[in-house]
Amino acid sequence: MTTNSYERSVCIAVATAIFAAFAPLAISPACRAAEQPATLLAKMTFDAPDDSRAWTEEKKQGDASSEISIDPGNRHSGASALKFRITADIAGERDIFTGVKLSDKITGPGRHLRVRLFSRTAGGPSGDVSFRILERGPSGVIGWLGNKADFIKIDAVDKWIAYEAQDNLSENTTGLTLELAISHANANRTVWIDDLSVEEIPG
Ligand SMILES: [Ca+2]
Repeated sequence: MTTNSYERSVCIAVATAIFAAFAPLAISPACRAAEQPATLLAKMTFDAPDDSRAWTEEKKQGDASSEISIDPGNRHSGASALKFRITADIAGERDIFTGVKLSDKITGPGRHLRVRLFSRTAGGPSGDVSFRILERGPSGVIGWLGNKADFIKIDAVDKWIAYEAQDNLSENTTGLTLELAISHANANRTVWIDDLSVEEIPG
């Protein structure tokens, strides 16, 4: 049974019990939220050879100290995964980023964002890899989602690990910047991500 179907069954069971005692019945906001499906904003499997093209490295043109590629030799599922590798020691942080538009089907306050991804890392210390989400609105940058500069902390583990996080979206957010950051960008530090999904959930 999925989480949504479980929530629905709990809502139905609770509603039935309440209805028996207190008709007419008013369905709670929590039950209505469980009934509404999530809207998939982005699904990235990195299985095609050009699936890294949507991602940009934050560095000067001609700087060869890091690279992004599609790696068929190390993937969580399918044909390949996205690989972000530091090739020479860098003073400070190195990031890659991509943009995602929010759905116009869900508006107003009470929206949530849910992100799921798989990641593994090699060649570095713990606590130096983060998955970040920047909210953007019609007037520019709003801020980090949930005021968290590090939305998901990626473990320093050389095996595939599933990550999931969600938080409230600002009312004026129309788009997102997804960012994968390595704060101690030393040579051979490598991060892979695969099966990334971004969903908008009604409140
Ligand atoms: Ca894949």
